[in-house]
Amino acid sequence: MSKPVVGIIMGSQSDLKIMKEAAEFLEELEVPFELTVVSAHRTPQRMADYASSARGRGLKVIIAGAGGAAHLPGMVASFTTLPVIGVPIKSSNSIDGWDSVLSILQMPSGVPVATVALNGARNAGILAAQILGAESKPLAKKLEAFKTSLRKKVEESFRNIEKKGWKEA
Ligand code: RP5
Repeated sequence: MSKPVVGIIMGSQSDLKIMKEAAEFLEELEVPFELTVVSAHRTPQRMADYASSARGRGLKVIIAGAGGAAHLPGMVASFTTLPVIGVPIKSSNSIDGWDSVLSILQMPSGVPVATVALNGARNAGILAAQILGAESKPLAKKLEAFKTSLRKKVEESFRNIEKKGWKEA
């Protein structure tokens, strides 16, 4: 198996049901990744070690998901120069999800986290692949095929509605 180039981490195993969508997309595109639990609050030293060793271990992008007081993506970004994609998760300790979104989104100047939508782990996987695809022609080709499939799906739906009428479609 090839060495992981994407690190998918999350604050708790309870985030896995959302975060696995990033893993599924990367698996579809045959992008090697690793996936584990790293908690900013409960295992701060593990978080610091993970983030500071990431580049040296061959990772090129980190996807970090967390809910509630979601400090993992931002703190990971503070320990590495790799791009970090943050996935806000509506978790058991979230008020309504805005807490997770804002914790990840509102980073101080100089320490960016590319934040996707609430529970948007699939988009995080897609964005990670696109970052890697900037330097990889074979991956860019797969992404083009993926985007074509999105376009075709919409074309199919509007043709269906236009043909049958909105009541019958
Ligand atoms: C966050 O707290 C985790 O990322 C998770 O979304 C949330 C709840 O964690 P558990 O109490 O389910 O372990 O740090």
